[in-house]
Amino acid sequence: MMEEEGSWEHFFAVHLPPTDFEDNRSLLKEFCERHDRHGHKIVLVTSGGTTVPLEHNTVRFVDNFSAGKRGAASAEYFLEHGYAVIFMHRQKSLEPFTRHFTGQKLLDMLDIQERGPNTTITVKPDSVDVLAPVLLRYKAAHSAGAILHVAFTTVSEYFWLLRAACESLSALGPRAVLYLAAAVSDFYVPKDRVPTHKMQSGSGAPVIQLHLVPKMLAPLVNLWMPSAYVVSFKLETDENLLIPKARAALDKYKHKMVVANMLQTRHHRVVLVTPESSQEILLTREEVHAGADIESPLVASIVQLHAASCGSDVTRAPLADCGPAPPR
Ligand code: 9Z3
Repeated sequence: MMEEEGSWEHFFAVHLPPTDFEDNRSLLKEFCERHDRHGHKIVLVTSGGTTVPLEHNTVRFVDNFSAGKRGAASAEYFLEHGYAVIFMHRQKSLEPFTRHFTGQKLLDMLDIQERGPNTTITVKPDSVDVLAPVLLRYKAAHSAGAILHVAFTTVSEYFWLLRAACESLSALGPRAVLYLAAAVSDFYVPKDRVPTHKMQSGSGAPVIQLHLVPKMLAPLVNLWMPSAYVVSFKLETDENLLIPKARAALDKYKHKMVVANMLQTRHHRVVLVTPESSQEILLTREEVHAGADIESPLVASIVQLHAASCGSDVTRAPLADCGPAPPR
C-alpha cells in the first residue's frame, strides 16, 4: 500500500526504527504486563525536546528550549500518587530525583577526609535533610520496579518509542494515562532530503526546507489508545493564542485535556483545559521563591480527574506489591 506523503503511516514507512528499538520494546512490554497483572495504573510521561538531524552522520541538528523539568518533576508526583511511570525522555534532559542535584549541587553537599586508602566521603550534616528524602523516594520507586526510563534524541526515535509504548499500554484501557509533556518538533527534514555527510561550507550557504511533522495525536487517540486518559500540552509565546489553540486541539482530537502554558511563565502558571472547564494553577511569588514545583498541584488535579473518569476502583493493589525492579 502506498501511504500518502505527510501522513503518519508514511512517516513510519520511511523512517526506520532506532537501533535499540527492540530492546526498548521488550522493556516496555514487560513493564506494562507486570503492572497490568497487579491492576496498577500506569502513566506514560514524555519529556524534553526532540532533535531534527540535518545530516545522516549528524554533526548539526535543529533543537528546542525544553529542559525536561516538567516531565521529570511530574514523574515524581505521579509515583507519589501510586502510579507506575514510563519516563520517556530526551537523552541527557532532566530526570526524576537526580534533577534536584544538577551542576555542582551534589558535590557541594559532600565532605572528603583524605586518608590514603582509607579516604571517606560523607554527606555534610546540613545537606542530609535535603538529600535523604529524595534518596528515600528514589530507592522506593526503583526497588518496587515502579519506574522505567526509555530515551530518545530525534523526532523519529520519539515517534517509534511513543507508538511502542502505546502498543504495550493499550491493554490497561482506562487505567493508562498519557502525559505528553515533551516538546516535539512540528517541523523536520524528511529522510530522503537529508545529506549523508557533514554539509561543507565550501558548497555555499545551505537552503534547508523544513516539512510538517504528521500530527500523531490523531492515530494515538483514535487507534492506538482509544480508552486511555490522554493529556497533551500546548505551548505558546502569544497569550492571545493560548486558550483558543488549546480548545481547538481538544475539539480536533477529542482527548481528555490540554495543559496550556506560556514559554516565559511555564514554571509558575498552567491552565488545565477540558471539554467542560478551564482551571488555572498559579504559584505565588513566595512559593516560587521557596522552590515549590507547579507539577505538584498539576499532577494532583489530573490524578483526581482521571479517577473520576474511570471510577475509583482502578487500582486493585498498592505499587509496593509489584515485583523486582527491571535492570536499567
Ligand atoms: C509543554 O508545553 C511543556 O510544558 C514544556 C515544559 C515543554 C513547556 P520544560 O521541559 O518545559 O520544563 O523546560 N510541552 C509541549 C510543548 C509542545 O511542543 N507542544 C506542541 C504544541 O504546542 C505540540 S502538542 O503545538
